[in-house]
Amino acid sequence: MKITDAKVFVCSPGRNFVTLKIYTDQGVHGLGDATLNGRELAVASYLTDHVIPMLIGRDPANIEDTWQYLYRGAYWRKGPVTMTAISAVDVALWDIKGKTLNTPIYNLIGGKSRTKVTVYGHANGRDIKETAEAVGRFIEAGYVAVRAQTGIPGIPAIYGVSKDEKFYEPAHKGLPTEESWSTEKYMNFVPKLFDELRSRYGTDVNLLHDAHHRLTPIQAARLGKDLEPYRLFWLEDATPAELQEGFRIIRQHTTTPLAVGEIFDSVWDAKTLISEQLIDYLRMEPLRGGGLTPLKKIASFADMFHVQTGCHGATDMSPITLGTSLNFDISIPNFGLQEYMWHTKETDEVFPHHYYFERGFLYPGDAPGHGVDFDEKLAAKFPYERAYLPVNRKFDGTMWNW
Ligand code: CS2
Ligand code: MG
Repeated sequence: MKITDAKVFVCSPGRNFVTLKIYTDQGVHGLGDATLNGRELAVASYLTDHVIPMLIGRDPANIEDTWQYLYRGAYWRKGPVTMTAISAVDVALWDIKGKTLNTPIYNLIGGKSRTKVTVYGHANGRDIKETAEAVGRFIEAGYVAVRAQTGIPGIPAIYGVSKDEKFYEPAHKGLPTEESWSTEKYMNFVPKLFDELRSRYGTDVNLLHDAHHRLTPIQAARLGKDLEPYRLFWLEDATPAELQEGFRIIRQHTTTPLAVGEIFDSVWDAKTLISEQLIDYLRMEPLRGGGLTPLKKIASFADMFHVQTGCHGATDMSPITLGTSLNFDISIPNFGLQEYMWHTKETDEVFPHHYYFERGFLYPGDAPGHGVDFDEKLAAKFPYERAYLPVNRKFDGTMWNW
């Protein structure tokens, strides 16, 4: 079997997505997601100008060798553009492998370890009351885990709090917008939200919170301690993780479980965090870090250190990534929790898929490969629109982490 061609499609059915399609001489094709929020065209060019010419003529069955060829062979390793491009190729090859053997990807990586995939939804509101009501709606809909983010008095716009309850879209069209930040206001207010949530809904529901990398390690340790009475399922991205050792400080001080990894572009970014048991959940999915091939490896490594997975599932990754994540989640022994946000109707139509949601759980379906398709004709009706994530400054103007 040989790869005969590959094409990159950029479309915007509600938001921008980059899709790679790999064709073979046996009529089977594979699909990979290559979306990098706010930097989409760089990945499209990396694939079209540099990767696709190297794929033609290769045997698509040799997934590991192709991964090593693109990673080691480039000389310049890692980085989000490179690794997102490699992910798209890797996932498309797993898709081809599944279609060729007429079986879902989960059967290629060990079969099912569970019957369904537990997900968490995103509840948010402008204040505690609104957020608490939103959490209540998720519980009524059958969710057993809910992430809660609230507006903070004195901070005009806060990342992660959407204006639209159903469709959360962090990127804005045009040039980046600016938000402002006060760590003090945030740290004083967040425990009040969880106090209210526990008194309204009791201890059965799993509650999560995302700090979006905005705290220093010692501040994160303080927040983790303050949140201990409310028994969070996890506190996510408490501090930036370029300095993995920073998590030692947090870990020393709090029993609040920690999750990190949605921005990691290499499994090496998680090595110290896992081997020193500094985190509880790894947030990498089969997109940013080079695809399913390295994700399987880091998940097995994590399993040896009692670390579970919690795949990033925001809507700025296409349904191809979600379909692939679900095949991974249902199979591995140390699955923890899957993030789930709703794609728009237009996105779902451009990417018809076999996975489905039922009362708090996702099911990958039984279609061969990852089970997600791509409607090229429909996609062509939604051209690319430039959009960026907001940038964030402290009130004195200092640039801060988003
Ligand atoms: C968020 C994401 O889902 C999450 O946990 O942190 O919405 C993230 O901000 C976006 O994926 C960025 O593109
Ligand atoms: Mg996050």
